[in-house]
Amino acid sequence: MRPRGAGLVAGVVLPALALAAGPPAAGPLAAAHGHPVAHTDPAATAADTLPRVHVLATGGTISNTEGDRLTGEELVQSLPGVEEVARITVEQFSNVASGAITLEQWLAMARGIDRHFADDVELAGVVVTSGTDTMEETAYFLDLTLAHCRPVVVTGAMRRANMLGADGPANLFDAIQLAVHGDGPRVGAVVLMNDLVFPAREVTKVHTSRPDAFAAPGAGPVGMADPDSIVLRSDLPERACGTAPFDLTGVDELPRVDVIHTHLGADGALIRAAVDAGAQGIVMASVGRGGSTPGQRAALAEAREQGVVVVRSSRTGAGRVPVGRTPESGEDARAPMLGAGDLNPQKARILLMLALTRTRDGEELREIFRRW
Ligand code: DAS
Repeated sequence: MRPRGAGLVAGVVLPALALAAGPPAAGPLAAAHGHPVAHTDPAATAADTLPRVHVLATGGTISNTEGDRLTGEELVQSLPGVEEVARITVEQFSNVASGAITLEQWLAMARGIDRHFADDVELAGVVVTSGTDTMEETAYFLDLTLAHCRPVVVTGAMRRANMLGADGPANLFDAIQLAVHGDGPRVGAVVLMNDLVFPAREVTKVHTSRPDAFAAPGAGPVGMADPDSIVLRSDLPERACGTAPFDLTGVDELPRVDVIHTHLGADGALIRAAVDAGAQGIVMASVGRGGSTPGQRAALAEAREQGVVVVRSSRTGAGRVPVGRTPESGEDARAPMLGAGDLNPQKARILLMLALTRTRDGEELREIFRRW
């Protein structure tokens, strides 16, 4: 149960809190083995038998106060009662706004989390604290790249830690509760914000400032933080365990994929610039069900002749751009063009980056976009 008055009191160490900080942040991989190993101890107290949760702190508004950033350890220490929920280790992965997270850090984060799960079979789950601006992207990337199926809960805050009504402490407390929620369906990576649990694939930020800034258009939440428990829908498809949808073995860098907006009067200049910059894929934030301007269509045809894969998603915010069939008109071009289904442009970019590590074949890409 979430305690009343869980608020942020930075620096207060709760006496019973079984908190073990990871090593100092010397880089994304540095703390990958920083959590303690469980021991069977005849003198073990009840606290010693609590499930273990690893909190990976990356920064964002949940950490922000006026002119300062709290550490992950300070965030966890500010949660009264959490010592009755889990034994927590903390890793300060970064402490930046979420827009500053790099693709290299994503790779390191996914590998580090999978290593934690592999090293510690009793680790119940991982909580990632993140800025909210790109939280949906981090959650989807992790969902597509983690081999383990234990919960990975991404959370943050819309209000800074020292603001009236700060939402970070409750979100973090609920995320830890969800991470130890052992009897629900295996949902993979999820976002927990404002009492609601959203699937990584569908969740998106829909407001710039309000605490209810997240939604999953067309899907809805998969669970909620009730005052006394976490409740997950029981009819969810279970995520497979053991293999990642996209195995990162041997992937040192992700291919460049750019997102380009369609709007009235848009010409092909930005598409040509993306190709010149080395894009291997372009995701169009198209109008409606995948439309773009005549100037953009001409530039996209040129891009495909140069081997650049094109995915059409929609700037609309909900609904589908059909993935399409093979052969589609223009399939004789050097690179395929397909629709993103119901993925929004930023999610379609992530899927295309990962898909391009595996294939450039039109039908295989369509199969990937139908499935993931
Ligand atoms: N500071 C922004 C970010 O890091 C906003 C936030 O955290 O909510 O994404």
